[in-house]
Amino acid sequence: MPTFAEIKKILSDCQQSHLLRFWDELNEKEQSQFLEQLGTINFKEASDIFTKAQNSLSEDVQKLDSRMKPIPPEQFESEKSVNEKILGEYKSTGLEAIANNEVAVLLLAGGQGTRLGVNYPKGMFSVGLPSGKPLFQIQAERIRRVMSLAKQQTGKTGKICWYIMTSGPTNFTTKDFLRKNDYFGLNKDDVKLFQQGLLPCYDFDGKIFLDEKHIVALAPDGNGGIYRSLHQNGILEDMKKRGIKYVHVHSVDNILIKVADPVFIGYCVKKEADCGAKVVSKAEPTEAVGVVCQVDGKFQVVEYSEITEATANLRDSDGNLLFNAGNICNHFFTTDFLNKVAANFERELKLHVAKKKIPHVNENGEKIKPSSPNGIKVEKFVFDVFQFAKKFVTWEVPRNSEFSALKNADSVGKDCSLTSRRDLFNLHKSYIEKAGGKVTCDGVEISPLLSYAGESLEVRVKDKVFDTTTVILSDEEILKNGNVICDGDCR
Ligand code: UD2
Repeated sequence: MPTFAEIKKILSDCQQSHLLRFWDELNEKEQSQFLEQLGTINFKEASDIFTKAQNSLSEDVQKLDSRMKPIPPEQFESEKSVNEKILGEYKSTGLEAIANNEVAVLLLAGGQGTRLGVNYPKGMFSVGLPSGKPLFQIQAERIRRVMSLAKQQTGKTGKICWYIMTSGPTNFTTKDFLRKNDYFGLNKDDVKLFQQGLLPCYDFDGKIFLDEKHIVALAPDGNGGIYRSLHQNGILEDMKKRGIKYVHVHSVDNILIKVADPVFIGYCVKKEADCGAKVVSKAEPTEAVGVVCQVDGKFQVVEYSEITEATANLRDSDGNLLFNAGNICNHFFTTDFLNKVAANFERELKLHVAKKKIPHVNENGEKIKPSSPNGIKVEKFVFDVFQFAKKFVTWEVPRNSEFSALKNADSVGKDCSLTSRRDLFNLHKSYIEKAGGKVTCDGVEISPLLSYAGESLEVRVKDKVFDTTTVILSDEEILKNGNVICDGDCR
């Protein structure tokens, strides 16, 4: 821990001496806690970050239209236009990699779910499925299922390590929740939590806020914080020890997420890509999602606000939108690439700056909750590394089978629990009907432990009619709990 004199000097050099304004009022414990926190902050870097952030705030939002190009055809493939044989090869390659212990999942779970309006990590949220399973459980069970598919194909028992990036606000609760639920059947040693970094919150002049008289106001550094934290927490080292070559990175809030998707992984591996993005085609030209494309020859995600409506509406000769590859926070990286980014490019990542209402202690020692933006928070984004890839590829998937995000409370009516449930029920209905069953009600759920993507269902559903809310359970679940959630009124 640094001494008071050392910290005082650093703060003075960086024009942040006001942080020690209340030092003499603090008790011994608070002083020691404060010194410890101050010692973890790189104030020189914090000054540089503010300067960079200020520059980006003062730039007008530039329209990028004239500099944009769509993804070249050789770096793009769509599931719907690939034949069954090739699709099978991708899947088989992905399952082989899983069986060889070469695949890890990295879940981005550091967000605070502000829009959803819950005061606990989003992964603990249950959208109200008949099983009541929260997002973490659904994802853990999909990992278990895909491991067993890999075993069925290869005869080898491969492991997928589940890395979960949390943040200061979500770490303890997530850890506790997973432990209490016995890691939802995954091996404890293969579930590894690590925390992303924090960045100071600044006022508009670059002065860092105090959250309390002895606590600096810090906020998570965005989902692009993974690159630094993977290195700082020894996760890259852990991946190396385990022989992991490929990492599937995704957000916590997509109920349809195909965790460790063997098809996506197999596609990227076959194409010898070091970085890949799964995308969905935009629902409409003006949909407010970022699109994956090239700007000045470099791959990046361009926000809707960065292009004109005319460009958003451009179409190719087949009538498809020219900029159609909607980003869904679903990425593939080789571990070599992650190491390269952590070592060489992390500091070059673009900073995304947002004006925010930041609660703080003012110069009179009063706690203020502002009603209008009073400062800035700075974040890095996970997708800002595409430009550093040697080979970047994109894999387009149907939205109805792979993407339904949970962002909002039900009152918003969009990207909420209601739509998450609806989209999962629709997908599962289509799986059941493909396997020869019939669904005549809303609310039939298939356990991820039984089926990952519609496989192995015939024996359970063929010639049956599902007409009440129900969960179709795996053998393991039935053995453990009995058929508690019954198989509905099957006729
Ligand atoms: C994300 C994507 C956006 C689009 C959309 C689809 C980014 C930067 N943006 O936007 O392009 O694909 O998802 O749903 O990826 N998170 C952290 N630490 C943080 C902040 C967020 O781990 O400091 C996690 C968060 O828990 C979630 C994921 O990152 O799992 C996406 O975060 P978000 O929901 O805030 O991102 P959103 O919806 O603005």
